[in-house]
Amino acid sequence: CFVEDNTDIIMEGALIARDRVGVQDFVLLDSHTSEAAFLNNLRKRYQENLIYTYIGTLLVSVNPYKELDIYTVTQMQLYRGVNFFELPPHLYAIADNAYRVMCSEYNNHFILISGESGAGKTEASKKILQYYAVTCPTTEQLQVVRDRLLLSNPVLEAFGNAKTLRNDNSSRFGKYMDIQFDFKGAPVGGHILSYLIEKSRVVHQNHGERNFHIFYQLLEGGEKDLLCWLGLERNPQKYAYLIQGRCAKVFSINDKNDWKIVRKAFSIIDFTEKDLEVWKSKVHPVDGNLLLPILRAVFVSLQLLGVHLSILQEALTHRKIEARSEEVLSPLNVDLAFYARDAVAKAIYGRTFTWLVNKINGSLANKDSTRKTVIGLLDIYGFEVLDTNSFEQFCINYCNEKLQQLLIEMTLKAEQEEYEMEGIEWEPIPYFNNKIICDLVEQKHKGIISILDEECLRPGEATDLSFLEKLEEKVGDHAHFVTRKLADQKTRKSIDWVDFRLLHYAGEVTYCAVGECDRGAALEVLCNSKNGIIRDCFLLSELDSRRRPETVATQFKNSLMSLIEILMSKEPSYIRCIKPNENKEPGMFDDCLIRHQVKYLGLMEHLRVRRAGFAYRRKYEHFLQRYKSLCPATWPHWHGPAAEGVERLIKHIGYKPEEYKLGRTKIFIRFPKTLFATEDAFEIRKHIMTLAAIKLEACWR
Ligand code: AOV
Ligand code: MG
Repeated sequence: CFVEDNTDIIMEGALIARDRVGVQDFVLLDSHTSEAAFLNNLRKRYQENLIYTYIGTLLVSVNPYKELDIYTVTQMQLYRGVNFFELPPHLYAIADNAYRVMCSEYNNHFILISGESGAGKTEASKKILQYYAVTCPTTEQLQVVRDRLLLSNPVLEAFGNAKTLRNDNSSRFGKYMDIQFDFKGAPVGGHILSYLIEKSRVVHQNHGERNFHIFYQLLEGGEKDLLCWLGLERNPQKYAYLIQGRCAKVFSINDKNDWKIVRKAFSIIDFTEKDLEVWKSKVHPVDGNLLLPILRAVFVSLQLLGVHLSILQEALTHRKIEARSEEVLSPLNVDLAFYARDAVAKAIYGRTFTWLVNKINGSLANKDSTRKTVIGLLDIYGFEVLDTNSFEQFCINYCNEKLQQLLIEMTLKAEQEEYEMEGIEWEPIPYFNNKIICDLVEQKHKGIISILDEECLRPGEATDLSFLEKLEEKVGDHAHFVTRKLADQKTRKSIDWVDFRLLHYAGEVTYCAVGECDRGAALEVLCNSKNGIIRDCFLLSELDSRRRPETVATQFKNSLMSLIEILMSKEPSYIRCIKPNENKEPGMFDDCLIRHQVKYLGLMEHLRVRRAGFAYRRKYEHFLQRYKSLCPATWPHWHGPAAEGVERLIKHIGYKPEEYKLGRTKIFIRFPKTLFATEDAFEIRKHIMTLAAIKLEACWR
């Protein structure tokens, strides 16, 4: 009687608590899966600082915009090796689960972190890396690898992140990082792939935004000697490239401190003094305030770029024209010379960034040839809509579109198709498939990128307007494409009076149709530079006019295609990040903004599939192989068909009919707890058998 009374009290307490803090897995929501109930649960939890919630094994995260005490080493230890649903939802549970499956099944994994700009992707990816650094086994020798993996972050962030209106530390490049583990589960190396850095930022920033962090870090924190050697003054106001956004100083950023971290990271990542000449080539903001800015730029570049003054000067102020099979130099006007200077700055920055990533990869590389398993972390620039969206936003949003497509393919679509294939009774759940938008962008011959390529191959003839006309002709009637010719064509330059609009999965974006090309006369000059790093970045072979260069858009498309291929070959885990408000403010839950994200991220559809479906599935052979020791009929060998063996096995261990379904090739298990119980039984049995073996060995001795 006493026990029953007590249970009631506990139950009541649990219900009150649940009412206050919501449920930790949306699958457990009592009410039918309405959007209002979903938002309500998310809000309740957010207000209690519970920023993580599951939908099955997918983690939803809402940016708290404040430091929470949930990332300590104690917390990390807590999640280590514990079954997924036993503790409150956390990044660490996702990280640990991927790690444990990797160790036990010896396969490769990736964790896809997605969400819009400022939603918390980069923070999540750093925290996961820290988790592995702290909890995985290591040796003194491997400490170096661990430190390098961790310190690659501040270096890449310094050169690849910037303050934008949406995020003070916005990633302006896409990053995929493989962490390699040996057979003992120790991190032994890594490899980073970077995607299209936003080069335009080097020469132009919107109001309220900054250039890449590194420039301000160098000026604030750089040692006196270094600045002197580079001919730089400490005051950013002296440099036109750094102050167009009018916010060189940012409240939330300590440039001086960050500089120290970057310097330390450089020494640990194994950069030699010679490599540090990267400052020479890279970190020189051009002084645009002088009377003769071009000449000043040329002078500086000469010193730092290892290129002869007169040659660079000529390249920046003239254009080569072919006349009767002869090359003639024709002078550029001031605007075009500025444009040429900017193009050089962008090309240098973009290419030295790639050089930097390669350099880091060299230091993370594991040279021994034994087989390794990997966990890949994907953290890219989030979907963004600016006042003016250029080619770079087009690439960023296309990239997000591709990842959304991957997620749909690997979850909603694959899951439902699998039930059908396996003959499991299933009521299909409708969802929006954004493949139609991906096709619009990337389809061969018919997609926007193909049309852009065609236009780029007609130098001199193609204009932004002709590009737009081609788009109208070929994709004008597509449901996700709209063009809008702005009025007053006479008074505006051709460069900004055309635009087109795409209806992305995450919202509408209007892009101005401005082309981009980093092949100019200066390319030749840079290929012949005396600075080794610049020469590494601009290879002489590029000057071969017989080679038809790939356009930036096609390069980007191809790199995304191979990324998708890399990911498809691995086991996925997903983290969906949500941005709670536009003001970067803690505790503020903007219903409208969040509802929009819940919608376009497809979270409701995901929940519906999860609720109706099965948490786990295993091939009969694998399931039997792992758990056969739990049933006398299947242990040590089962000679019949695997499906029958599994049937005997689960009968023996007492699965209830509602807990599972048997498909054509796999067993489907509805609840995680069922599999956990089996896994626990397996562990106990393994333990007993190990003890028995030790005893037996002792007897023989
Ligand atoms: P993003 O990577 O998703 O945006 P970040 O990860 O850089 O966004 O997060 C933006 C800011 O939100 C961070 O600088 C932190 O101030 C805060 N923040 C995010 N996650 C947390 C957390 N778990 N705890 C505390 N603060 C957090 V972008 O790169 O712009 O797409 O391009
Ligand atoms: Mg980021």
